[in-house]
Amino acid sequence: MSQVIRYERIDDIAVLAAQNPPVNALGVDVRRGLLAGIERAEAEGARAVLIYGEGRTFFAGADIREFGKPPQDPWLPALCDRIEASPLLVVSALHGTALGGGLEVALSCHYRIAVPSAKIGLPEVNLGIIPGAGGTQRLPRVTGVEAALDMITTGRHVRAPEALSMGVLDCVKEGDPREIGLAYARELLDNNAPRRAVCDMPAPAPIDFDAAYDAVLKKGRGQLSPAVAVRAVQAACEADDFAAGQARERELFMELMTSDQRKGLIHAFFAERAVSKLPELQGVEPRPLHQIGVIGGGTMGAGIATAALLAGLDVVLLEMSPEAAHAARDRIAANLSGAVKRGKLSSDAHDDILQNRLTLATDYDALSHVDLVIEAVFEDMAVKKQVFARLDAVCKDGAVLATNTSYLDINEIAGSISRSSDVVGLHFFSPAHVMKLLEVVVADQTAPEVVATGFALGKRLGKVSVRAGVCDGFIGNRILSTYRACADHMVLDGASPYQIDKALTDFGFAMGPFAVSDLAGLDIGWATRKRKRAAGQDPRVRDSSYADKLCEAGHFGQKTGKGYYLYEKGQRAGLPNPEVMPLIEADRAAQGLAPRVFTDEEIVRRYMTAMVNEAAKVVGEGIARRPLDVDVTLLYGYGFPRYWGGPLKWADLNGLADVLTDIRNWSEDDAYFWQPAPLLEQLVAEGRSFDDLNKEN
Ligand code: 3H9
Repeated sequence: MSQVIRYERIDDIAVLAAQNPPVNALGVDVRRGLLAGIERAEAEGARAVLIYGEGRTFFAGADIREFGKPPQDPWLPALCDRIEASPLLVVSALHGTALGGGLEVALSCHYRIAVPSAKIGLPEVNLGIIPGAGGTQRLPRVTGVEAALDMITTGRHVRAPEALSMGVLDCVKEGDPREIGLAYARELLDNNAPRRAVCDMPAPAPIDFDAAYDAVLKKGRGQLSPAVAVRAVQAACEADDFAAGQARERELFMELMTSDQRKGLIHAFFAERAVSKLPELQGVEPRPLHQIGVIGGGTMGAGIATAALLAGLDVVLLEMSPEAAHAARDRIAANLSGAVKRGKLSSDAHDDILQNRLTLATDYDALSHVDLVIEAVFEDMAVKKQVFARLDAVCKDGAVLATNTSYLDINEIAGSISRSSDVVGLHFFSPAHVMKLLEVVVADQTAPEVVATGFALGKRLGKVSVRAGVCDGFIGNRILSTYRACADHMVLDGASPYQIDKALTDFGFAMGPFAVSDLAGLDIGWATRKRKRAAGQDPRVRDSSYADKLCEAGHFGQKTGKGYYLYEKGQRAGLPNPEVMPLIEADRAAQGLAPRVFTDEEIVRRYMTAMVNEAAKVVGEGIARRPLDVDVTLLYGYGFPRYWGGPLKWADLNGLADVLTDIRNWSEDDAYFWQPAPLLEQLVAEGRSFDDLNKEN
């Protein structure tokens, strides 16, 4: 008797209820239970079988934790074929999410009913694979090729009403999945409805698959699985019969299963879930959050306020003057209008937020009742300390006092007031209502429930929150400043910013580092360079002046229309700015550097190695708790290609010993920059990987 599939007879209907929380993943026990249930129903003379899930969902897919391990019978494709081949009438009743293998089980049933809130999808491409249990063969037979390709290559979730109109569902009904499923099965039996196997349906009409393949490959920016899925759907149209199409699907599925992209994407899936699970927060209750304060209504402050308002929190926004407060309100209103345009907010809710949930203030007393306050004022220690002194004086006991600083020492800020344990860093990324990353920066004295409140706020705002320790730049910006410096070194040594940007976008980054600088504003890097030089930089640091020259001429990138690239009005992508290379050449000449040729491969290798080395220092020093915290930070805040899983997963996949060898070789020319991270040396010496560290913590 299966523990995870409960078997029950209701008259002539056998009911198979999945009980495998949290998401009824189709692990080996579930597959065995389903097979046994079908066989028993047939042996006992039932006329129909109903399959549904108990708890929050129908099957959310194959059990991803089994991937990479030896397969155990019955395999999902064989199980799906067996369900479909049953002489009984097999019905599935869907609720929650019927995803991947879950939808494939449903497609092998003869009829499908769902509650209106159910969602279906084949999201396998997001894990670096394709549907492998007949999904690429059955779905196009039901919906036609175009609709199936849309679902399979994007992995998007389709709501029940749309799935009904696509023909994937036969019926949508309000109610409990078991009850609506039983009633539907009874109705089908009473009407003598025929068994209806999708595999017996004619092959779908073909399209121009080569064109579809090229378009999907281009859109995937190097991700292979969506394009491979096109070939599998092609087999549904062109193979001799259903079985031959399935064999082709299996072949392509197995190829992807062994790929690095599959490993990277599955690492990303589990890492983004593990990142907010901190042992030190087990059993720690966050403080209640109803109303928050935001200080400063510039782009960042307005973005944070927008995110909080959209998440249903009330916001008090403090500015220096009524005019500045008014401008902040306009920014928030514009952000909210964007949400209305994207269908994320109704216009009634938009008006309600602005009229009733946003309070503008110019006096700190307005913050006396807020549960949490985030300051997003000018990045200057003296200014921040003044703000915190005022907060210390007016905020209620227990209020969380957060700074959005990107690099200042939060211990120093916390140490300047009487309640250091209430102080935490909440480092948002701009635009804060769009970017998913939130670094929760924990200072020496921060109380555990304050950290828990930071994570609770992140969750409420729909962010992916990562715990970081205090250092210049925390996790993300510290690593960024190192790999950005590596790019600058390569420019001095002979590569152009344009070659570097192209090599890195070809590698899979959303943007190259120079295009990113133009987007963020060249004045930001300029200010950082000036700050570091003023603080007394080590003479071994390789410095350059060409970017300063651009700034001195008033060129700050996209916002001024000119930076490394020239931006035509209304165009986001730019053309190389012809003034840049002469500035670089002058800089090289002044430093006596003879330019050399770089291959794209070397550019990627150096850039990635600099990133990995700094990331290993960040983990080794405890600034990031685990390698996966770094990976998630780079994935969500820095446009790192998800299919590599993050920089430290990339390092694992490429071999840590090779990474270390490169560092040692390059240190012969620049021993200061290429100092190997002690953690990297230790892992190589012990023959271990970053993933081993993830598993230990
Ligand atoms: C597939 O089906 C291949 C087949 O075509 C062919 C095979 C031959 N397996 O996300 P949550 C865990 S590929 C194992 O926090 P939510 C998850 O790790 C699969 N575990 O909840 C977490 O564990 P923990 C295609 C899984 O409500 C817990 O469940 N399917 C799986 O925010 C709760 O998850 C997919 O790609 C799984 N398949 O979202 C769907 N799924 O508590 C992947 C989840 O220890 N899953 N877990 O951290 C999802 O998209 C979301 O989990 C879902 C729920 C929308 C279902």
